[in-house]
Amino acid sequence: MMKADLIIKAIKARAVQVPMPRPMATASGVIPSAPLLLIDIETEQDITGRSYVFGYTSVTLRPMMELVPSLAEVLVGKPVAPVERMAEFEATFRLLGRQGLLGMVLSGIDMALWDALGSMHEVSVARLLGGQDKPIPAYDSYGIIDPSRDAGDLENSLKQGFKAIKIKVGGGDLDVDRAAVKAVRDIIGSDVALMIDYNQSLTVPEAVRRIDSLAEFDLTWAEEPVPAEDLAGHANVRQSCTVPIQTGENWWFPADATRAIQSDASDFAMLDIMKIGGVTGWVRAAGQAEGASLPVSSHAFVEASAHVLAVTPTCHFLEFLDKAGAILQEPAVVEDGKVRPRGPGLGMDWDAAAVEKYSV
Ligand code: SMN
Ligand code: MG
Repeated sequence: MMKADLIIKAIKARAVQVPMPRPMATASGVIPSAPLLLIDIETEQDITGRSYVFGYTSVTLRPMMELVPSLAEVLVGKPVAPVERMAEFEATFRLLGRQGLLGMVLSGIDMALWDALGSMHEVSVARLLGGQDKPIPAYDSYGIIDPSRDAGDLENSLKQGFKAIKIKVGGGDLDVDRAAVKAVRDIIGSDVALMIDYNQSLTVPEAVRRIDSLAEFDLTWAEEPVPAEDLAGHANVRQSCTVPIQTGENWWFPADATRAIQSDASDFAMLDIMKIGGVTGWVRAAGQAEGASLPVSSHAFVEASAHVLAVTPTCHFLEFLDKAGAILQEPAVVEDGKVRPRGPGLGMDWDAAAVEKYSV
């Protein structure tokens, strides 16, 4: 017998400030801990869908908390049908646009809806989408490196089986970048992939100068060398450098992926499931990346990204950057440098005591 629709009964949001294993220092600012908005979508059938949204800074938590009850008013009583709900969001907010905090919350709701669907069918979202719970190659993601301070962690990453490491650069001049990249390459050896991330901090000529100088260290990609919205700038750097260019963590919804692909801005696509439109947006953007033959990697959101990468035709790397582990009953697990999707749904259950401890 066909299962009846899950019906949305209530949507709850809570704000937490969660410690990360390593504070994230980037060329464009430091993130000492993770401001997260936890979203719980309760249904009339007593199934709850869960997700979290990363606020980047604690400033965003209160306004996002305020958005949720307003959005709940138009969602309560409707079926848990994320594709339909996203279509309504797109129509409702066509004049405003979905960039920024609104888009982040809409994507969080989408993720929680998919989580509820998976729980109803007692499968992972990866399997709900027709894939398998297969292990996804991951890279361990660091901030700006202090080689002496971080050598132990880097060696531990290798012991965990990571075959790829990303570090942030751009916090000083080119000499500082070179010293850090050389030190990490010396620690990880020549068989482990190494990526760098400038976090939007350079101009086009400075990016070309620095990336060309670092090419000798065999880099898999140089990420966001110039401001994210400067697609022509990314394309200029890409045409001038031998090191492949990565970008995409700041693409808002599939339309931004279209614009970036049309601009030849990147050799890859790094999708952020919160900014690209949740699971629904990811699937659409991943299809565009396939059509453009761009390898797809994820940005943060380890748990949910494993599910959507499992059904991404040009799946490349999962970014292992643990933001929510401290408030999950079962944090994501790395096995031989890979992360496997875990269900049912997106596989996240809050650790109630930890949520209480870190609530803000
Ligand atoms: C990044 C940016 C902001 C927060 C965390 C991480 C970085 C990355 O750009 O790619 O990991
Ligand atoms: Mg980045």
